[in-house]
Amino acid sequence: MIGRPVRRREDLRFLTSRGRYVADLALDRAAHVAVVRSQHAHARILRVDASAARALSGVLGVFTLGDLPELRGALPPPVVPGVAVKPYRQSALADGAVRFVGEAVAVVVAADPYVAADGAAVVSVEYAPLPAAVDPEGAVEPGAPLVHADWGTNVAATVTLEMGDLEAALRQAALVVTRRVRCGRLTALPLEPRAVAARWDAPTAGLHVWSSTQMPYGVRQRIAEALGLAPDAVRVTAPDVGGGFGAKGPVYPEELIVATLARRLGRPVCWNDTRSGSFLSTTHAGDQLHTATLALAGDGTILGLADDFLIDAGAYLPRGAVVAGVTAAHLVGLYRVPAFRCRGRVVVTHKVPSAPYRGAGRPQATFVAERLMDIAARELGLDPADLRRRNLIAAAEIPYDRGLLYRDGMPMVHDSGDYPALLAKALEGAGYATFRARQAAARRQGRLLGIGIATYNEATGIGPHEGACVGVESDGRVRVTVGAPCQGQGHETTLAQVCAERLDVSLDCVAVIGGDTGRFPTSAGTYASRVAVIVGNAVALAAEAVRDKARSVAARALECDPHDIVLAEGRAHVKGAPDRGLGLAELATLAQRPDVVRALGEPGLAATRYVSPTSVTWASGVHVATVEVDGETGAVRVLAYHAVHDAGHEINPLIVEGQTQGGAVQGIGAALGEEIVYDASGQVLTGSLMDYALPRADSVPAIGVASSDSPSPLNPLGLKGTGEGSAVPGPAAIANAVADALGPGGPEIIAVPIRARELARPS
Ligand code: MCN
Repeated sequence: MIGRPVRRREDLRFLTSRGRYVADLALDRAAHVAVVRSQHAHARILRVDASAARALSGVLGVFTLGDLPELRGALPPPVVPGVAVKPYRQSALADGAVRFVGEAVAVVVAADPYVAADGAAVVSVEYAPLPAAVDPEGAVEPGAPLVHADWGTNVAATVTLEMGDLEAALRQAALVVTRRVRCGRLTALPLEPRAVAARWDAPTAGLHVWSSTQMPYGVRQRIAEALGLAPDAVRVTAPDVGGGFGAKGPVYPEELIVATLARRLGRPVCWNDTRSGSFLSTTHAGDQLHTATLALAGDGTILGLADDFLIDAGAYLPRGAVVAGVTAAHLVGLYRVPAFRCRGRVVVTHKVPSAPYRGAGRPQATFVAERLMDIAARELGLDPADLRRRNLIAAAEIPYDRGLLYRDGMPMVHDSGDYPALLAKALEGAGYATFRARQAAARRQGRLLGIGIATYNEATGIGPHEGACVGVESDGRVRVTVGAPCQGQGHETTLAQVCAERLDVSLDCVAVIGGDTGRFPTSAGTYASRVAVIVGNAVALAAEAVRDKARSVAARALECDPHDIVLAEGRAHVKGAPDRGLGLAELATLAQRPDVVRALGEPGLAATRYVSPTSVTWASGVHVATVEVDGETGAVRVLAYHAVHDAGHEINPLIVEGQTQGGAVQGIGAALGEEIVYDASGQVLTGSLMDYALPRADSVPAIGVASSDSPSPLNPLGLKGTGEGSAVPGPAAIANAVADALGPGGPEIIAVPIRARELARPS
């Protein structure tokens, strides 16, 4: 069952409108919340006049921080291992001042969502505007407006990573390439915008919260702290979640607001974001400025890499400085880099807070390193593929210790893989060998074709730990319960596959439930491509434990040694006597009998197991893009896109292929269109799908996917993660292809998204 391209079982539900999202909950007497958001990037709040809203029929109340003191300072930066950030405590509603356009200032509650929205529209807020820090480079200059005045600086955190003798590398180098490279500000746009609902149960003083979140346990913790409740008095359920891509990882003000109001009003309360609202209320990402240097010997051997980068984090750091650490660690990619020095500064500005978005700094690191590789190849007169071949870590060198520490504090050791083979496969898929002839022929017809390569890796399966409970019900059905929620990755299928294989039952009788703090004790959440590696292995261990229990129970009933019991196709029988057997339902019932319970030490056929990895496992891949640039308009069309990746053993190749295609499309979007643009005063200029240019179906070619299976030695199933990786190399591959199409005389591509107007050469 592991390794089979089973179709996603959850899709039937999703495709036939039977998905159950937060907005689908039918909560009796539910009140609806609309948020009044700041229209200024930086201002003091002088007065909030809610009289017109309160006068609207159907409005139940208007609340500011003064009315809901539980929300004061309720959102400190999370404790994320790695880099410490300067301390602050964000209030879930503005505390006398606003720090970005979109910050929640007040909320209107009404029996009807449209009345709540009407109410929010007539709340009048009087501001005293203040100078705003909008440009991250300006924000680090002395005298810049401060986002958090008590820090005395806008630098929230600094990461450094270093090994080898960089000065010597620079001295010895035949070629030193230095560029200022910029990556645009992005936002994840899951199909389902964020949504929260909460119901307070007065008799038990308990709260049930439903949130479209990647981290229900983090949401529970913050709500419990804010409301002064024990964590187990708060149940957080992530029902079906329509995409998250990292942006549903942070705990958000609205989760605390809705929970607080549900208790205050004694009735269920809901909030559903809108698409345009999400541009201002949901985290941004990716906004980085690098000054990077690559030093090479005359034959193209990399001698050293240096980088000094700024991340424009926006006003708060809901996931700490994790992206800075991830960016720094992924700059060296798949290459031998004997000397490396990196400093990354996380700068707060008066903009929407930022957090990881699929790739979490890796697309930016890869863009920087892989652009420098192509620029260097051109200067050395080498083919970009040759330059990469010369520098890729060889299969024989793995495990390869980088001499650096990853953000989990563990040495960065590439655990398995054959990177030259990945490159060869990707080039073959893309028809690299014949491309130059095609390119030359096209050029003779005045057409500008180009091909671009990007290699990448991704640290996946990061701790601290995850668990799974596998239990056989009295009817013989098997239930897998995990803490990690799913946002569309297909866990209901893949985790069931692992369980079905280890227990030798049919896939149909296994159900998977996740993302509910009321059903499983703990989980860090779904992010960083970690669920397959950690939860998948926990499911395997729990299923094996259940298998052993089933054998013991069967052996007692059938009066033989447990080693003589064969468990196959949901049935236990005596070796050599298939007729002498019992089904899982019977075994589950037997496992409740007092004598069996005494023998097993606990009732039932169930087991819970946890996995806490000692280190991440390194997935890797190579993407190759072929593009055509319209020389006159500068429009870029992606003609072909090939992805080769190594996720170790694959639980489900079909799902991995889908993950790869989805990520690749996000990479294409970041390369060619998507950008949150701010004006100098801190207003968002691209706050709708009319201006934020998501790739459309007709602008994306079929994505060819091939895999290369080098099992990780770090976990029994040999898995590496895959969910994020495919979004990593797209901007670099596309930019390299565009630069190749334009040739040596064209503009140098050192920023994404690539703008047609910057390439256009009108005749
Ligand atoms: N898988 C597999 N074999 C492997 C590795 C993974 O079959 N060797 C399967 C997994 O079982 C799972 C999927 O591939 O069904 C992704 O697994 P994994 O790499 O473990 O990633 P996570 O499940 O931890 O999901 C998180 C990851 C991240 S970090 C982002 S961002 C992202 C992504 O997944 N967001 C997504 N993919 C997404 N896909 C959808 N549809 N929606 C999102 O929000």
